[in-house]
Amino acid sequence: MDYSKYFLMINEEDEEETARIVIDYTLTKTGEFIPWDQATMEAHIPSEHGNLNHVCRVTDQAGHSIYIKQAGLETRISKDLTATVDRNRQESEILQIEEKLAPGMVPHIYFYDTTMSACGMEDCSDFTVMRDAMLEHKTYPRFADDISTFMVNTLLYTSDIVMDHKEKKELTRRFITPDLDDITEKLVLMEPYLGAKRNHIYEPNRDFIQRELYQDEALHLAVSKLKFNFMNNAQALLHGDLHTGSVFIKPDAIKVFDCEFGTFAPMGYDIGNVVANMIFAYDNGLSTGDDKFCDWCLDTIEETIDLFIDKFNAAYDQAVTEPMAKVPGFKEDYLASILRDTAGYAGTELHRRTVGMANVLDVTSITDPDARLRAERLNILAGKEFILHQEDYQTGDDYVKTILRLTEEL
Ligand code: SR1
Ligand code: MG
Repeated sequence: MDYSKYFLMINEEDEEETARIVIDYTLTKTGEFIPWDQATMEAHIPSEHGNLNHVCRVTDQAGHSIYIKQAGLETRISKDLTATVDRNRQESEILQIEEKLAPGMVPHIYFYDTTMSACGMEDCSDFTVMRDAMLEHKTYPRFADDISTFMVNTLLYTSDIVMDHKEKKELTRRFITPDLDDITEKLVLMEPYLGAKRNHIYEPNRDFIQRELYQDEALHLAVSKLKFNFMNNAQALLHGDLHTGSVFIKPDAIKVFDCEFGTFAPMGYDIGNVVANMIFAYDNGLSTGDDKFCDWCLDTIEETIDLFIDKFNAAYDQAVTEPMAKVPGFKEDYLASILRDTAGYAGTELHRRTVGMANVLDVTSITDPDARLRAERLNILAGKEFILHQEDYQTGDDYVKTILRLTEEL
């Protein structure tokens, strides 16, 4: 087959033809360094996908396996939403950078191909996608420790605190992706507040959303500042979409993937995403009265923030290279601004996954109407507290207190 011109290899409507092409493609790209047993090779399209790309898992009976991931010209979530197919290069290169900074915490990239906009990624099928595990109310005592390490290593070490400024500017140039940033700027940082036809509104909450999100001018002002901060503060190389659907997990490890929204932006965007997505998991636990799971979700939020702070402080002192960042008081000021951003972007993630076009199963799968209503209201009100009072969220416990108070009140 000819792979010198782009075409979509993975067609979910025709798994047989997809398998034929993807096996041939895998052999072409990896045959030199993976000793495939060609006679037993198989390729299957997994039942779960993200919102944007196409994936296919290739295996043989000798124990080799790989994920082939390809960017389509259209996004899977909507034919109207396009995003450059260069996102595959972007994701591959970011994963390679993150593998150096957080070894073992991202899938290995075997190759990437800018013609076919495809890459060969480590098969992580011995892990579970964390959102699926959350839907089953599984708990992972190591998660807070692992994700806080991942965030400190990938964020602090790609900031001007540590990275050579010229190198960072080169990377900033490499990871400017206007249309992916545009999705975040509109879907996350505008449409939940100004309204959009494509918003997904749960009807029983329509009036509540009108009042609390669409008509609150103080909230709009605070979010406008978060939006401009996201667009103009190239603080560190983010994952850019750090939700539980972007994490493979098992009891003793995580692998973070799907970083095509990676860009240089405020660190708090990634940290806030983790907090918000643990609240979605909590919502689901609450809907079935699973106290043990809910407690674990709250402990995880608390520990993630507190461990991030501890590890950030230790790594900063040890790795800081910028002389002006060693001036007494600067570190404290810098960390305080990261923590304010964390609260703000936890709020915007809570809102956009509740009313925006890309919802989360943790909430939408709640079948009891009252529990769904309550979960959404908790997300909306907690998000507003975080956004409007960012300076009050300096420790993990500050988040937990707000969540518990709202749980009582609703
Ligand atoms: C068009 S993509 C919609 C959302 O899905 C991804 O996971 C990102 O979060 C994006 O905002
Ligand atoms: Mg994704």
